[in-house]
Amino acid sequence: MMPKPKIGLSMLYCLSESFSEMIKRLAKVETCYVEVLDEGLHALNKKRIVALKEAAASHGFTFTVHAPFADLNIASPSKPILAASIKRLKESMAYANALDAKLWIFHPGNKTGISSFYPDKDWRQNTESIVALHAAAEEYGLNIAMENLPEKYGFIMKQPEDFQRFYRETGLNDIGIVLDVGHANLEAQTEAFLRQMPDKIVHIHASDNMGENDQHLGIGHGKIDWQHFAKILHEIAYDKTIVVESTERVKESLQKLRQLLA
Ligand SMILES: [Mn+2]
Repeated sequence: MMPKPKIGLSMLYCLSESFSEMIKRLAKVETCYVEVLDEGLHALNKKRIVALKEAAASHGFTFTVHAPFADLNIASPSKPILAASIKRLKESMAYANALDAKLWIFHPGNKTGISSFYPDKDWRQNTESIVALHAAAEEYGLNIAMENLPEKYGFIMKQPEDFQRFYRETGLNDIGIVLDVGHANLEAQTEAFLRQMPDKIVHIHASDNMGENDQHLGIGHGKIDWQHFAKILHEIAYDKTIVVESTERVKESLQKLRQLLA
């Protein structure tokens, strides 16, 4: 039998609600693969880890943790900003470890207003930071993965070539890739990622958009060709997780993915 992807849900859609509201929603989600965000109103702490572990025990959840990303930049040329970013990310890794998370997902760095004066400096800083995060993750025995982000928002790891360069330069082959289909769509890179790096992709974020902005629409409500996406997943025998990261029509999106990938 053909291996099938496991379909899960990111709690991003209720990030504007309190942590306790999110916990209430967990009791009703229609999947056991849940991604929580260590961000905004859902930022993790020891007490919240206990609440999440209780939910996992009663509902059989497997958690993935999305690292914080607001105002963080692991490619920052500013030493204090860089140090604060790394500190916050290491704290998040400790929470993910305490939660027995299957995977901790982080955003690579972005360019700044002075990037053009120092060509390649942000790339090098980004790599150095990921090497440091990897070392911290190894101490925990935590699996970590980096997400593709659109160049139009200043991010520096947006296409397969960037990830190939990263692996070539560091040899850190145990850091996986989280393919964000919405982000990849803005760069027309979805098929390239799936065809060129099938063994590196350990997790997928699914949401739709019209090709201009990262809208996090429901699956089938933007311009992404999901039939084609499902066909490629089948061809590469993708059997890892794919989580809905839409912020609307969440239930419908889960159903659509299930139908597409059945
Ligand atoms: Mn994402």
